[in-house]
Amino acid sequence: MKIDIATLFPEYFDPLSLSLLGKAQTEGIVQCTTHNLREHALGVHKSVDDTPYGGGAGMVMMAEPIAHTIDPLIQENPTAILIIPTPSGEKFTQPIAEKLSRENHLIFLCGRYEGIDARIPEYYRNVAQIEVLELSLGDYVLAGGEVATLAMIEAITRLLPGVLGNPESLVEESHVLRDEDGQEALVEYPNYTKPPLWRGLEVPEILTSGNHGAIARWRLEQARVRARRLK
Ligand code: 6GU
Repeated sequence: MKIDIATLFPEYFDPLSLSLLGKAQTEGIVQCTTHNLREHALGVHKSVDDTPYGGGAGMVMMAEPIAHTIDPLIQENPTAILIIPTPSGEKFTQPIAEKLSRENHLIFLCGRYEGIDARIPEYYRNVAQIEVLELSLGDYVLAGGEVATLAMIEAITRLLPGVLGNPESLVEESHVLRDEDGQEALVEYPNYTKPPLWRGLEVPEILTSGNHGAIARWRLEQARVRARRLK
């Protein structure tokens, strides 16, 4: 999978070379490339933003430096998906991570300040006819798209074959629960490891019983309890 990231702050993505994702890049499973929007800025002042039409606080990222950065990436692969992290986007969920993990080329566009010129998603969706996804991590506002992009890349790439040390973790996760309203909840049961007694707290007895059927049923029930509590 090829991942391009257009950003004013490429250093935000240094952590991509760490841990499992770093290994996946060394092994050629994932290739992440950052593109500094500043290098595509206009004029002697290298501006990337300007004041909003209609007035208001803050600055808006101009369309042209963004287009200048993204156009060559799309020319190289017109089937790439353009992802724009924004708090006003559709909620990024596990099913979306799974769909994106099956793509071969993702382009993330990170906005800063008050956002990007609204003609960017319009242009790439309607004129360039690229699939454009505006995605949000949740109902709170970050200072820019960089941290959201890191989170999405981690959620997507850990699903790629060969990235996780133990692919069994994915199999267990994929056992999705439905609660009373038919809503899906991811299975997450509490885990314990040695020692069996720690600061007066014991590991639930069933986990040391050796009864695998009973353990599976207990874990499912615990996951249900957690899913209900989180709603
Ligand atoms: Cl994707 N971007 C920003 N700036 N804030 C967010 C977000 C994204 N998701 C939640 N808050």
